[in-house]
Amino acid sequence: MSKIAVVGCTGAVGIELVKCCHARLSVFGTESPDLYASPRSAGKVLDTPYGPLTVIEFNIETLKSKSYDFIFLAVSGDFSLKNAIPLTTNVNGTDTYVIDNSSAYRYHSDVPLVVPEINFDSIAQMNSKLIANPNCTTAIAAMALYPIHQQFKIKKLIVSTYQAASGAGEPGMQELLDGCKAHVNGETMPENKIFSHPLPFNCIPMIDKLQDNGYTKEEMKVAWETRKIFRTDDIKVSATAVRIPTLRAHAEAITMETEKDISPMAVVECLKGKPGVVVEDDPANNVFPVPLNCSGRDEVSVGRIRQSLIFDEKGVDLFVCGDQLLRGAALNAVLIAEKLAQK
Ligand code: 2RA
Repeated sequence: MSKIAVVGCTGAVGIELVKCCHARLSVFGTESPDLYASPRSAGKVLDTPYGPLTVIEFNIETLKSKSYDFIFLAVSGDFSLKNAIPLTTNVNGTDTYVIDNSSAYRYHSDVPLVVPEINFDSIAQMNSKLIANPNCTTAIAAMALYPIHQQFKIKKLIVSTYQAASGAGEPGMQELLDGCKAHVNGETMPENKIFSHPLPFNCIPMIDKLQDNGYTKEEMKVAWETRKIFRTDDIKVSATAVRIPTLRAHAEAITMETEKDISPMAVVECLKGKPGVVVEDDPANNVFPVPLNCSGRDEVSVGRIRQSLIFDEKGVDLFVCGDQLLRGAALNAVLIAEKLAQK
């Protein structure tokens, strides 16, 4: 039986965190998580798979007095910077694992950045109670790329993303839906507030802040995080991150150069049976990963696997797709906790 708290429970990721915990009753037990949020949401009653649960106002001393086994943070980076480390210790001297979905600690050398199927052991190696959950784009690609890297040693990656509105949370999804509805009803689309341009019937090649090198932070996250999770500095990554009008699954077109010879068939063999990954690759029959099929699914789908026309036998191109709120956020975090609980 684990005692769990979800902070930021009313957002899109928070809601999925509660569902993912409930889907693992045999690991965490039947006791419902405590749900925390800002004063604005405190007192609201949320419909959850555990039944109706009342949102509690976040107060760090309250959490530190409760000795949770796991606290999931689905909050802003600033909130995490202030609270994540203090939350790892309790008033009675016990420790709590804090799994943070923000980018606040992802690049700290003493904080593990974890995709549990890849580098779960880095938690013990770094002896850290604070664990960073990767950015959605990285986590989804990493599921397909790590087995390939282990067998063929990836040298270079060119990644082009097709990212869903859910990456901007519930308000992003709502802005997309409202804009689509208005258009279909022949009305003027409401003004875009979450995205820099209207998202319906559009694509926006700019996610997160622009960096000095001309790339966006979202694009650099793919490089920084892939290298940290794979524990190598030797992979060169160049990414273009684009927001598209899908709701909750991210897709990514990936070109890679490998050190060893590689072929589409070898990639299919390599990914066969890997946990959390499915190969869907029969393009002649329209079988390939698409965001609608991947929405609400735990697995990352991989398809359109083909020999590179640039790197020849030393490269392949492929397409991956995964649910942004699940593998890209809540599911990854809950799988980390699940493995820790099973230990
Ligand atoms: C996005 N990567 O899709 C972000 C969310 N973590 O905007």
